[in-house]
Formats: sequence, structure tokens, C-alpha cells
Amino acid sequence: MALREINFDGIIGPSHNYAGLSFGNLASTKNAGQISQPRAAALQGLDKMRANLALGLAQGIFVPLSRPNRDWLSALGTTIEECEPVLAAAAMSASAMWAANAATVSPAPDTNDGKTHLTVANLRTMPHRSHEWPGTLAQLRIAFGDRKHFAVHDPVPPAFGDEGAANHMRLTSKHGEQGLELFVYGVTGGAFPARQHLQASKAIAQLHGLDPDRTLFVEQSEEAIAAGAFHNDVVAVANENVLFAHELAFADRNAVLAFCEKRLPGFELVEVPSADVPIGDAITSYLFNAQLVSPPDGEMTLVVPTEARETPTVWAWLEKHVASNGPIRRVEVVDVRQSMANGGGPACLRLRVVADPETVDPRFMVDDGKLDRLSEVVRRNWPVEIDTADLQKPALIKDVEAARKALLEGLDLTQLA
Ligand code: SUG
Repeated sequence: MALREINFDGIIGPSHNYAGLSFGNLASTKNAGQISQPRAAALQGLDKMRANLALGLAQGIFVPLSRPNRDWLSALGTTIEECEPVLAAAAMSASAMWAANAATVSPAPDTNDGKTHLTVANLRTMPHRSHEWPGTLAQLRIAFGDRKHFAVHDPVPPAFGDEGAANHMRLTSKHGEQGLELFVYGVTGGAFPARQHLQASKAIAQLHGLDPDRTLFVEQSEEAIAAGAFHNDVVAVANENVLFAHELAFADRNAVLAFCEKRLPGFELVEVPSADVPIGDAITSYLFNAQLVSPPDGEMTLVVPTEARETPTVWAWLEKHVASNGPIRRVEVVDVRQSMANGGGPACLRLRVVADPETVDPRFMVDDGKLDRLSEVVRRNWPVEIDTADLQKPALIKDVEAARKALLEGLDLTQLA
């Protein structure tokens, strides 16, 4: 079995819009009511996947969910035509594009039955995200349907909020070896909600059969959440033996350090001090919401959004780090501005799964040729613009539904219709 890191990116859906639904996510609030560009957004996402392939990485996809979510509205006793605008916005949200929130993943070397475990996130804190999980679970059950290698779990009960891999980090000497799993939860975020609950993280660690001695529950600092780090992946990211984090990411950074140093030979913390990059700059630039990856050439690479290059403190820090021979050897810049305007950077758009690509349903894997075909479907079918005032307009709804249908047909995934 050749275990590799596979990044599964959510294809940005045809209903992508700026409804300002995520309190505590500064970009979402700032851009509320702006006109979105779903076609450009989806093409940006596909280009990011091409950039990953060019680095020599394995790439997968998830498809947009059925929007408007008519079943959810029906359970609320209403319809897209008749519901209040706030419900229409939630039912039309394309938020499943942020695949880092799809599930928490524990690769096979970490679990007691030797399977890769995935628990779909309940996303219960934000109404527009709370109805994603059934559609996401349906995809996980197909993509990772090989029961010899995967175990896919239902969400943890909604008493405890769970936002998936965005609050989970794995450290290991090599992807295919047993790792350390770090679950980051929030207790308080000042004025903003803490979305990940400790009990949810503990439940997932149990369900995945992790070794308690190699599992750590880490409190996110209140300061980070209050500054706009609504998920841990806005202030920290891990890859292999490297933890790249802002100095204010965790409530007790020394405890994290001690745990990792004791258990992982060669562990490296790359910490960015506030004096170099104030937390506000880290959040607007999404320096840490980057993909930290190990391409086959062995040069650890950080895939950052354009906004990182445009933020002087951040770019200066990156240049200094690479020049000083730090663990991050290369920086790649990708344009995902449409997603960024809703608080979703390169890392939000992907779910990392360490597995043998041969064991994944091939309909969820992509190469350059398939990305070209997907781009064509997007160019032909995705709306050019969406004004949130139009979310209940029959013509838009028809276009959004037809676009998804065309995509599912192109991928031979009509069973998800
Ligand atoms: O949950 N934005 C998403 C962004 C998720 C980013 N994911 C990670 N950090 N992994 C959220 O806040 C905005 C939707 C709107 O306002 O229309 C939104 O849901």
C-alpha cells in the first residue's frame, strides 16, 4: 500500500454568494451584500488544484451540494419561494466548498484497526453550515466506500459543535507512519463563538481508535478567536514534522511544544511572533491558511493566497524564513480571491486524506485532463454573478440546479442528485 497525502478540494458551487452569514469570520461580515462571481470562483479553485498537481501531489474533489437545500427548508415548514430571506441565504449557501470542514480524518497508521477513519462534521454552530453534513456524508460514503481501508462515521451528536479538519492537525516523521494527532477546541472567543467543542474532539478521537498517548487536546487562545480566527487553521497548520503557527494560536503553547518534542524526533515548531506579523495581519492575509505540503522533490512548500504577498509584514517574514534555510523551502502563491472574500483560503478549500489513491473511488480523483473538462462545465453552466437580493429568484435557482446537474453528469455521479 502506497500511502500518500491526497488533497480533496471542494468544487466551488454555482450558488457561491456573499450573504454575510458567519459571525466571527471577519471577511464574511465585511463582504456581506457584495456581488459574487461563482464562475470565476470555481475556475480559481480548479486552477489551485492544477497548481497542486504541478507540484506532483495527488488531487481529489468533492462536488457542490444540492442548493437550494429544499429538504432542509421543507423540514422547517417552508419553501425557497416562500421562506424568509435569511433562510433562503442559508439554503443557497455554497459553503460546502470549504472541504477542511467536511470531516476529521485519522489515517490508517494512527488507528487501532488499521483503517483510515473519517467523521463527518456536524457544523452545528452556523445555521447555513449545519445542513451540509448529510450531503457531505453521502459523498464520503462513495469516495471512501472501500470498507477494507476506510471507516466513515456519522457526525457526533449536535450537542457538541464539530467543524472537522480545520481544528485538527497531524504531525509525523513521514505521512505513512504513525503520527501525533492534535485536536484544537475553543472555550471562549470573546464576542465571537468558539465553534469546536472539546467533547466533540474527544468523541472523534475515541471513535477513530487513536492512541491516547499520541493524542493531544489543545485549547485555542481566546485572543485568536476574538481576533477573527474562527477555526484553528486560520492561525496554524502542520505537515509531517513541522508545526507552523502564530505565537498567539494556542492558550498554552508550551504544553503543545512539550508534547510534540517528547514524542516526535525531529519535531520543528516554526513560530511567527506578533512582533513580526501582528495577529490582525495573519488573519487578513491568511498566512497560516496555507497548504503546507511535501512534494516529491522533497522541498516543503507553503501554498499561500495572493493576499499573503500583498501584506508587507507577512511577505517580509516569508522571504526571511526561506532565505534563512528554514523548514519551509518554497512558497507558491495562488489566487482564490472569491473564496477568500468569504473567509476561505487555500487550506479551507481542501480536506487532506492520507491514503493509497488506488483505494479511493476514481470519480473523486482528478488529473489535468479531468480538470480541463470540469473547467469547461463551469464555463458553460456557472452563473457569472450573484446578487444576494436575487437568491429567491426562480431564474437563478433554475440555473444553479441545472449547473450542478451538468457537473454530476460529467462526473458520472448522478446518484448524488
Ligand atoms: O464557516 N464562510 C466559512 C469559511 C470557512 C473557512 N474554513 C476554514 N477555515 N477551514 C465559515 O465561516 C461565509 C458564508 C457567507 O457569509 O455567505 C462562510 O460560511
